[in-house]
Amino acid sequence: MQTQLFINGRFVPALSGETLASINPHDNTEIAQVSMAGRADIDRAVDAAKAAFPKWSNMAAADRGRLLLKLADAIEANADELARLESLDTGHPIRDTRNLDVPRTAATFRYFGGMADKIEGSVIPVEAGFLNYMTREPLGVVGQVVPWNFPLMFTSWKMAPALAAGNCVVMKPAELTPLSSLAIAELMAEVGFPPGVVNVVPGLGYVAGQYIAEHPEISKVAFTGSTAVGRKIVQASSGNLKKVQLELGGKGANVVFSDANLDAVVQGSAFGIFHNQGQACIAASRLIVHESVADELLERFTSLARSIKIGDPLDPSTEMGPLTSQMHRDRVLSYVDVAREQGGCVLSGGKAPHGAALAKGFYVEPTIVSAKPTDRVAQEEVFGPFVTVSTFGSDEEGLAIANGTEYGLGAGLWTRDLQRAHLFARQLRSGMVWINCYKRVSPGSPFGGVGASGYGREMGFEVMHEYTQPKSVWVNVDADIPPYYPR
Ligand code: TAP
Repeated sequence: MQTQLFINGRFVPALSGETLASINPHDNTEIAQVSMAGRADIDRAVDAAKAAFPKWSNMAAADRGRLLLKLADAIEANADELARLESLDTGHPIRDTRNLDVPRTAATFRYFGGMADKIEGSVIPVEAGFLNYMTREPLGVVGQVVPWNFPLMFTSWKMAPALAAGNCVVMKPAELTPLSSLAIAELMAEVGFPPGVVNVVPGLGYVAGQYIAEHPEISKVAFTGSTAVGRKIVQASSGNLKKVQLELGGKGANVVFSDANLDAVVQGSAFGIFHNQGQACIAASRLIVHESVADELLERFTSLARSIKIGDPLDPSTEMGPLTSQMHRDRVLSYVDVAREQGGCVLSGGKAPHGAALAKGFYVEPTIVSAKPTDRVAQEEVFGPFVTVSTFGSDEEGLAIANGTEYGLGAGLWTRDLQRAHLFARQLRSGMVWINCYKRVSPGSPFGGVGASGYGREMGFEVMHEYTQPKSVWVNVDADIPPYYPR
C-alpha cells in the first residue's frame, strides 16, 4: 500500500513530514498514516508537471493512448487488490467495488486511451484565398481536486481525459480516502508513464486544495465536491484566470407517473439512492410519486429498504456498508430530526443499525421520510441513504417539484408514455435525465450539471472542450490577394 506523495514518478514524504490517519469506516481503526502535502509539496508537483509537459504534449497521441490502454489492463490485472483497498478506505461493499468501481475505472482509462489520437480540429470555410483551420491544444498543467465518495472512479474520470489530451496532472485526493489514487499512481509508474506527467498529492482541502486552485502555474482546475467549496475554488482561481470545471452537488428528482412499471421503479429507485450508501451527487434523493400509485409504491419500496443487508464492506454478501466518516454519518442522521421538525414522517430507517458487529462503524439504515417539496430535507443535499417522498397530482405539479431546487445534476422519470417521457426530459432542468432507469453512466456520455450543480462536462468528446483550447490559424494561400489596406 502506497502512503506517500507521488511526485515526479517517485513516492516521497511530505516536506513537513506531516501525515494523517486514513480510517476504516467499518470499525473506526487506522488503515495507514498518509503523507499530507503542504504548499511547498504542491510547488514540487507543479514543477515536475511543468518539466514533463513539453515532451508529453508532443508525444504521438497514439503513444499517449497506448499508455492509458496499458494502465487499463494493469487495473484489471490488479482488480481484486484495488477493490479491497477501495472497500477498506471508503466503506463501499466489495461486491460494488469489484463489479462497478474497478471495471468502470478501467473502462474510463481505456475509453480515453482510444480517444487520444482522435482529438481532431477543423477547417473553417472562410473567404477564397485563405485557409483557416482550428487545432485543439492541451492546456499545460491541470489541477484536479476529488472527493471521497468514489475516489478510484473519480481518479479515472479526472486523469484519463486530461492525459489523453496531452496535459500533465497534479491531483489531490480527499484526505479521507487517498489510498486508491496512490495505488493508481503506482500502476502508472509500472506501465511506463514518464515521471512528472502525473502527480498525486494527498493533503487537506483548505491547504493543498486551495493552493492548487490558486496556483499561478496551473492552467485549469477540475473539481468534484460540494457547492460551498466549488465557490471557494472559483474565487481562488481568479489570480491567473485559470479555467474552472465544477461537478458539484445534486438533489436528484426521481419522478414516478401513474402508468410506470412499479417493479422496475422499486428496484431502480433503491439502486438510485442506496447504492454507495447514497453518497453520490447523482443519488435519487427525492422520490416524487403520482398520488394514485403512492401507497402501493411506498409499501414495496419500504419493504425492499428494510431487507437490504447492511454489514462489513469486505463481506461479499453485504449490500450496504458504512458511510465514509463518523462526522458525515452524524450529519446524515441529524437530517432525521430536521425532517421531523418540519412535519415529516420516518417511513423506514432513520437511525444507526443495531448489533455489536456494526457498533464501531459509521452505519445508517436505509432511510425513507415523507416531506413537503419545500422542506429542508427535500432541498439540501444530505448525501446519505436518505430519500424524501412527496406526491403530485398533475404533470405540471410533478415538473415544478422536480425543478424546484437550486441543483440540476441528474433526474429520472418512470412512465410508459413515450411522448410524456420526451416532453419531461426536455423540460427538466438537469444535466442528465434517465427514463425508466436511474444513475446510468458511461465514459462516452457527458456528465455534469446546471445551476448549483456546477458547470462543464466530464466524459465523452464533450470533455475535450474542458481539457483543450482551440487555436485558429489563418493562411494566405493566394499570392495575388491584395494587402488589406491598399496604397
Ligand atoms: P468538499 O469539502 O467539497 O470536498 C471535496 C474535495 O475538496 C476534497 O478533496 C476536499 O479536501 C477539497 N477541499 C475542501 N476545501 C477546499 C478548499 N477550500 N479549496 C480546495 N479544495 C478543498 O466535500 P466533503 O466535505 O467531502 O463533503 C461535504 C458535502 O459535499 C457532502 O455532504 C456532499 O453534499 C458534497 N459532496 C459532493 C460530492 C459530489 S460527487 N458532487 C462529493 C463529495 C461531497 P479534503 O476533504 O481532503 O479536506
